[in-house]
Amino acid sequence: MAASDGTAGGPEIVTLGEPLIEFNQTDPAAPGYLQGFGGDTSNAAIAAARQGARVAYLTRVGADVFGDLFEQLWRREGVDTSWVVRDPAAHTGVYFVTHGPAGHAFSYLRAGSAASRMTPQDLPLEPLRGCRWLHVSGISQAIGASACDTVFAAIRCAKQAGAKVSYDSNLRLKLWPLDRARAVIVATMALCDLFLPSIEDARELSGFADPDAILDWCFAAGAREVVLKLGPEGAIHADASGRRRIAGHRVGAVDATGAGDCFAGALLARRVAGDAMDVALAYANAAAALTTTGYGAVAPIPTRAQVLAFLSATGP
Ligand code: KDG
Repeated sequence: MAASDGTAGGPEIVTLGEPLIEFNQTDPAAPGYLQGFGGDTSNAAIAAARQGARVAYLTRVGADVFGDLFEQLWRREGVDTSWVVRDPAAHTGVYFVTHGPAGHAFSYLRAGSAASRMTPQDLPLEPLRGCRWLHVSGISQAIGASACDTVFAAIRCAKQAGAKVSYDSNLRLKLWPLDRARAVIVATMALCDLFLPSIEDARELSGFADPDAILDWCFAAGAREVVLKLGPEGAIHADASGRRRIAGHRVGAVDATGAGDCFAGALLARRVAGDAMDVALAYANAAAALTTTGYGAVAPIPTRAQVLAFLSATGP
């Protein structure tokens, strides 16, 4: 099947997972919710597309109004929807974001969703064999057994074709228990080329608090290259050649929803554009900081022009 968005060439980046319609509380003291869009791998796809990469998203959504809204969103964003499956027997997932002293919290209406019914047999081989990066996450594995199998099958297919795989643990303990999550995430980490956990996820998964101890644990478990995301404190990049800290940016953050997804999408977009890892990391770090300055996972994701303007004003 050819790309449906008119872009020349097939997708450079493919992401796979579950999109969720978002209702984000804009005032902690009031019962008002702003409708937006979320779902970690959809957020990453949009972030990569806003930086100029050719991106396709692999998922299932319901044959419902929310599925229509997503298809329209991806088309507007230039994300290739050629392989999105519409499921007449299941709904598009929904989540609510509330904000409190401990940051943001997610509440889900997603059990039995269309994406949780993804199967390895659904996987389109063309984009997985033609892309340069596949991006997947622990959420896609947590939402159901067949979705988990689908993630493993996609990783195998992309790797056999010579693509690289990036993986965000995105640990959601409302979706699966820690022991099962750890077993699956550790197995997946060892299959992937780039592991992108948040420090909170990595602490839960490893049992260590110290970033160096966490990174030692990742490499002992088979990871090859790790970016440990530290939220407002930036990130640490680690591979066989060493470890390097990327400082955070001070911005007027109001909502960190999707910041890690923006980081992943921006990083992969700049890697496929040819940036060296340190340049791509500085860029992704700036993009992730900017996305925290507005509410919602998607609306505040910056464009390339906005990231470049920010970097030229602040430096990396
Ligand atoms: O990373 C942000 C995502 O977590 C959010 O958009 C919702 O994908 C989501 C999830 O399942 O929690």
